Amino acid sequence: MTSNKSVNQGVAPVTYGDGTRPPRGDYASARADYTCDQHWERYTPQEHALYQRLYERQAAQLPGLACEEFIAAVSQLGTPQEIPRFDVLSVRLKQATGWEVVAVPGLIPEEAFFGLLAQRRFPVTAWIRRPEEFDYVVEPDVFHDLFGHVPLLFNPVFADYMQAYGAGGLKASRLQACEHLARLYWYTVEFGLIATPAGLRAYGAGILSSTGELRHSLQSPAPQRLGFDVERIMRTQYRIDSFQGTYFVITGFEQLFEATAPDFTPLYERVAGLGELSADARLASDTVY
Ligand code: HBI
Ligand code: FE
Repeated sequence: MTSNKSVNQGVAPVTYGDGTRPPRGDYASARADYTCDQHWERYTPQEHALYQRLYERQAAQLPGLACEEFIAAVSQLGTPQEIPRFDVLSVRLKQATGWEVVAVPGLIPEEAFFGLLAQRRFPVTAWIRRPEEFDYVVEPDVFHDLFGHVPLLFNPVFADYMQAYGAGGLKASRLQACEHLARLYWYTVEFGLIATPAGLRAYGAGILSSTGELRHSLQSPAPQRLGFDVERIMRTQYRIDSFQGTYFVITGFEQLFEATAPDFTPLYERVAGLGELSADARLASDTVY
């Protein structure tokens, strides 16, 4: 019986952006679709305790800053005292919106990422940050993916948007429009704000899982907050290792789903013809919040 180690050569590691940062995670044991086993039994008591501290600090900040849909769903993650077992969490999630959580070794190529989203399988990084990265880690770790992304996958409209985004992404990869689509993901799923009768609230996972950016995105005078506009977003660069210069505001999750309904091909062609915009650019046509 050959061990899967010898048969499975693993997959190529993936890093962010310019690739100057070393890859993080065990890509050698990942399958061809980049999924791997969570190995829940390998987490140490210190790692469970780190997860609990991250969870409790963020959960305390949510009222008045996170959107109600997120606050209502975050308890679906289960007890904060230990890193959730993905298979147990997936049973609950599948019942709610047909999604499941699958383990990945870290960042995965966009094609693989879109493919998993299109199948309603959300990739969650299996490793957790080091204690010295408590306040900030550049790459998504298990806390960012679980606490930031999974609660809204319990929301039917948002869950449908995420699947539509994945399906759109598969088409985009054939059109080499991944960068434009990555910007749409970045300015909605990762760093999106939503307008509510009580004021602006955060729904983006990158904001909700970050101790500093949750307040910054909603209360700091430094960034600008502009009305959601797919074409404007696809032209706008973003920053992977600092707070955003611009946040885009939706009026409801239906707006996201409707935005991904049409075929993006003509949109990509229009955007390709227009100039790129810096992360803090301002246009006269912008709706400013
Ligand atoms: N891989 N594991 C993981 N998690 C992500 O959020 C992720 C990724 N690869 C690519 C990516 N996000 C973004 O470029 C998306 O916009 C495609
Ligand atoms: Fe993320």
